Amino acid sequence: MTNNKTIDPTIKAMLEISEAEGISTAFSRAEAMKPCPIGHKGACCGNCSMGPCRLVKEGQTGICGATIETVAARNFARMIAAGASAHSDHGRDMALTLLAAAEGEAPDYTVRDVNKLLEVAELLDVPTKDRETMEIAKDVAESALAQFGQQKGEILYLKRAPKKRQEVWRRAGIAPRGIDREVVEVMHRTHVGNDQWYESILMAGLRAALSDGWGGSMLSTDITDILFGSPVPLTAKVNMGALSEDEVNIVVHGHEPVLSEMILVAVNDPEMIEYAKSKGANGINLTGICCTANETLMRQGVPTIGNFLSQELAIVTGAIELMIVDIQCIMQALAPLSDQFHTILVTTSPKAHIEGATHVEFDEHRALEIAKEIVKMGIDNFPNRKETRIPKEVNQLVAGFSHEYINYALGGFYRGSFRPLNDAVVQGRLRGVAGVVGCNNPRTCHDASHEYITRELIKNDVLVVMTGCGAIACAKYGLLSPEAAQYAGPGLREICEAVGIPPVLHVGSCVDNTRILTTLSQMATEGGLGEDIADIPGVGFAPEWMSEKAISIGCYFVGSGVYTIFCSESPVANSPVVDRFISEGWEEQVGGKLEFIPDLEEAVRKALEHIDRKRAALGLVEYDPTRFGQSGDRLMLQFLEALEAGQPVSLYSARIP
Ligand code: NFS
Repeated sequence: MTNNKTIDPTIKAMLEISEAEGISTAFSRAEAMKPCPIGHKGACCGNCSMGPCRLVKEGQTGICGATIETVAARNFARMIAAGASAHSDHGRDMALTLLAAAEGEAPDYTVRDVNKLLEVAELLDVPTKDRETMEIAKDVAESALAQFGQQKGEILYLKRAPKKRQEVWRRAGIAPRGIDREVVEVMHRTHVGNDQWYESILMAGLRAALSDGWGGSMLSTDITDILFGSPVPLTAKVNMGALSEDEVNIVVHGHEPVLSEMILVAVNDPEMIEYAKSKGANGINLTGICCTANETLMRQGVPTIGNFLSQELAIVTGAIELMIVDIQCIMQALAPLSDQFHTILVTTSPKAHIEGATHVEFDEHRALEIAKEIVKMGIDNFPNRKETRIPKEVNQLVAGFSHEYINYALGGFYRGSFRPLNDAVVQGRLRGVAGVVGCNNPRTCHDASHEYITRELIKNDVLVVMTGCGAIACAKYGLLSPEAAQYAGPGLREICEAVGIPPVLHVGSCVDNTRILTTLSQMATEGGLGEDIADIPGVGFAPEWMSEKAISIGCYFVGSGVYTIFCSESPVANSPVVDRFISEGWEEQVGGKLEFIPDLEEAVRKALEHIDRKRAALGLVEYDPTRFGQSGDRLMLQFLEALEAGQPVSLYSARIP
């Protein structure tokens, strides 16, 4: 029964146990309940109490006369607004934490990356000359917070985009004015009896998405780097085998690093470790799930035990003393499930309560104190542990690729720039670049689409950057380690071998998709690949999306000029007009388009065709993989392999295929 549900052996094993023990999971619930065919395709309107209206017949309208186009567009725009608000509110909280730290009210936090602070200060028009770090930090936080409530003009981060892109936004009338303003406006427009033209509703949606990508999320990434340090590559463990048989297992799950960073400090406190030993444990083992995991993984190398669909099955191992959650992507089912085990579920955010969980409200003013209180609860729970069934599988990955590091890695310390990356694309050593991001969804085989799409792209010499649950997925199958270069096409393989990077780069959590926007902007301004993000031979993918945040992300990539593919049925499928508008219509106006393509082979084919079309438009050489793959590094590796195997071989006559 579990065969087509996941490709992850740990999840398979845990699902078998769940089935045998009658434990309900998202997998079993998805099987028992099919999606509503009307709502699923955007044809149900619940925006007022005359309905809900279901538009299932040709030409049918809602009670108010709303057409299927209006209904589908409104539903879709509201998804964008919800996703944008989630990301951006997270960004707001990061700015509030920076402000509290700068004002001396959050003594457990400080500025760890001063260079990043200075860079952000410049973008936010904050003077830096002859000023103390904390003075600058205070003004940066206040300027960032002002971006949310700004009413007129344009949000400041737009200037990070290539000039040509900024002009596209102005021409289309979608340059975001303020982050909160764009979200509120979408909610207003989509209220009953307001904007009833699908095109203007969807353009407003695009504007809200841009306020997330180039506003709330981008601020979140930058401020998180300022507070906790910009990531640099490090190795870490991934998958449930990283749980410990003899230590107290504490799992952080959710999205904000403000709390998880303090939990990390608390679990390393010698007093806490001694306390754990006094309870019969060998120590404390901190691991993570979802994007909180990605945040602590990127900066501190904290092991990740799984992605979105792993959260329940981690508890089924019986080995987790305490799971601490903050915001977003936390299943309500965790509360009744943890009751079936000894696991304590702790909610911490005033914005995310779950009935039945233990709520310990987090307050950054006493951060470490609260973190220690929570860790102690976990330790006290260790003696209650019963039988465990921790899967053995665990893999290694390299994470920590901030755009600053990509710049440095490819260009070297003295000539750090995006020139080598651009040159590789220009020469055809790299066919193009891709971002593969997003969630898991029990409506499709867990992790399978992430793995398939990513493997196919690297095989075709497309350098892949990943975030979120997708990155965790591919890390589990070894694609985020330098050894994965063996699965890459010849040109990409040579780059990986020369620079020592994996063919798939982990750039962070979902808010860190903004690192991809920044990277693309720098590629576009570096020269050789046109002058705009839309000129770059690149694509975006969300193979297993499920959240509204994923829709906002997809739309801000489209708004930034990227062809973006979601591998599912379209949520506006019942309105072919709207479906066409978010693809061809948006492409006409902003150069990027959004397509929903459930067939994975077709999705990859269309992505590669798009990349080749962009190459041709730039006048670049046609992609030809046979020209690469015989670099000195490859020869050296073959030479060493042959030497080890005792075969006679000379470095000069090595076995060139
Ligand atoms: Ni992104 Fe991160 Fe995962 Fe999807 Fe949820 S954890 S913010 S929304 S499910 S990738």
